[in-house]
Amino acid sequence: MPRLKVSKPIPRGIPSWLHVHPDVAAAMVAGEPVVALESAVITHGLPRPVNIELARRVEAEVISVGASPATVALLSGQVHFGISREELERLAIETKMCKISRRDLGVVSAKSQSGGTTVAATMYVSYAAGVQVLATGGIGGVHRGKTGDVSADLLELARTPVAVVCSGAKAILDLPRTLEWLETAGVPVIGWKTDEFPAFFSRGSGLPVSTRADTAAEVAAILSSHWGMGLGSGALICIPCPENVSVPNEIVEKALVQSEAEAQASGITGQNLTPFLLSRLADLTGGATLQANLALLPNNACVAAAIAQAIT
Ligand code: PSU
Ligand code: MN
Repeated sequence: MPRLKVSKPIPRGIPSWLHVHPDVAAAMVAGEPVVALESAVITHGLPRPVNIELARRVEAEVISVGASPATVALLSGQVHFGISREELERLAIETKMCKISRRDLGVVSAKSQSGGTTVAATMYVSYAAGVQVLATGGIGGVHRGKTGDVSADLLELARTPVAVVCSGAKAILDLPRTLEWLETAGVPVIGWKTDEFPAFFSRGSGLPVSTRADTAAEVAAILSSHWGMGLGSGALICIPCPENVSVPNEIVEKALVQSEAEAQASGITGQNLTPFLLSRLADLTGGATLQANLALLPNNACVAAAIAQAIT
């Protein structure tokens, strides 16, 4: 197989505001693969104590494939790329954690606060560290209805050259409009062994991806070509939820209609909306969406590690 060359996004060194965990730094110096992990899913996406169990499992999965996990988070104002076991526990257990998207990075740091980073903020930090592959459950996107709520994840994908491995956008979103937005922004949407855009808890959405890849080497070739031309945008690699725990579209839809009505009645909007809807969906489906979420995250991390290996 020919060796693929992927242009490094940041030729200068690690910026002074970023603390890289020694294990991650060692892996980077040795030229070994590193996978960045978001942490808003730990602080805001999942209930305690499954959040800490899951966070540990995701890191273990990346290690088992031969890559180093770098969970991104802010602790007492310090931006971290890779955290210790104790720091991971702190992130998962402490209440009053902020949900940190791009706009919040400087603010939370200035105020010496702590929190989990969304896909947008994690992409920005990964780029600064020089790491090109990030794993998550699902990205944010265009919300349904007329709220005008568009996740900062989409804008980050438009301007930051990092590959985001996910199970599509969360099912609570307007998927056709999210895909239109990604097309406008110049973000390739790559289906992993599928032609269909996954709908997070469900394996399919009936909507097409922009291209398909069946191996990590194929994904690496696409990324290499995309970034090699100087296209500054990110890319999405979309992996359907494992079959045995996926939830049929109709069941998710029904629970969603009810959850959204509740959110509206309670005046829940903005960055509180996603955590609220995810938690209500889990209740209304008897925990099925939570089980799906818990299975797809380590699965995505595993594929992300294989892709990181293929581009290193
Ligand atoms: N997927 C989940 N749970 C989550 C998220 C994704 O299963 O909590 C988080 C991710 O961090 C994503 C963020 O980047 O939600 C998007 O939030 P918003 O729509 O407010 O931009
Ligand atoms: Mn939003």
